[in-house]
Amino acid sequence: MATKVYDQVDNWNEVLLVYRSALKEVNTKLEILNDEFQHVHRYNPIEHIKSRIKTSESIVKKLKRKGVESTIENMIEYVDDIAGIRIICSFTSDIYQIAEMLANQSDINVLSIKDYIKNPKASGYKSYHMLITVPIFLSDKTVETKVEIQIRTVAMDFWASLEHKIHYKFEGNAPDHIKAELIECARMVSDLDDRMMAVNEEVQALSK
Ligand code: 0O2
Repeated sequence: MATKVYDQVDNWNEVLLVYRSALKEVNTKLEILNDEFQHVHRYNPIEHIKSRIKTSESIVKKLKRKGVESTIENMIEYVDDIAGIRIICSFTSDIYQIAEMLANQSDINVLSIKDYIKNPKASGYKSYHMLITVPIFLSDKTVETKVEIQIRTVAMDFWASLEHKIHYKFEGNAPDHIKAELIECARMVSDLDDRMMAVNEEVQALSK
């Protein structure tokens, strides 16, 4: 029994090593793209990047929600965001450029895209989600590893952080007036993003 538990822990540590490596790979790709963009256009599309490995508690919670047993195989198959990267940009146009630059890389395989910018959630949530795989080359095998990438503007991120805190505080049942206020704030965030992008485009055109 003790050996079995040890094996499970050992296997899980190897799985985590692969996911951590995937985060490193994608982070390096993003840094290179940002540096090249700065070199060519004298401009950084990426404000900052956050990456994380999902905690085992959250992974188990997600599997329970999906009605699936908590095994390592199920974690890999059913939890798409064990490795997650959030890219924060200044402008909405940057989001689509970064997504396209990543998707065009030959070793990246795009599994799915959820465009919550063009189709915001009922909560008001806006963000661009890409589920990709990236190859991780180990000593004896190559593992195509899933990474969930969320790309959003600074303003969308500000909104999502507060909404996330409120969602957890009220366990998903926030009072109606707070939900309504968040939807109104999301509308203001969209308006702000559109206006900031328009100002930036005008300034860019002038400096040409
Ligand atoms: P956490 O704590 O951020 O990790 P999935 O559950 O991933 O199998 P789903 O729910 O269709 O399938 O995925 P989706 O819609 O792409 O959402 C995944 C992640 O997007 C969430 O992860 C959140 O990080 C974020 N997200 C989605 N909807 C909202 C929202 O209404 N508000 C905020 N603030 N964030 C949102 P987790 O695992 O749910 O949570």
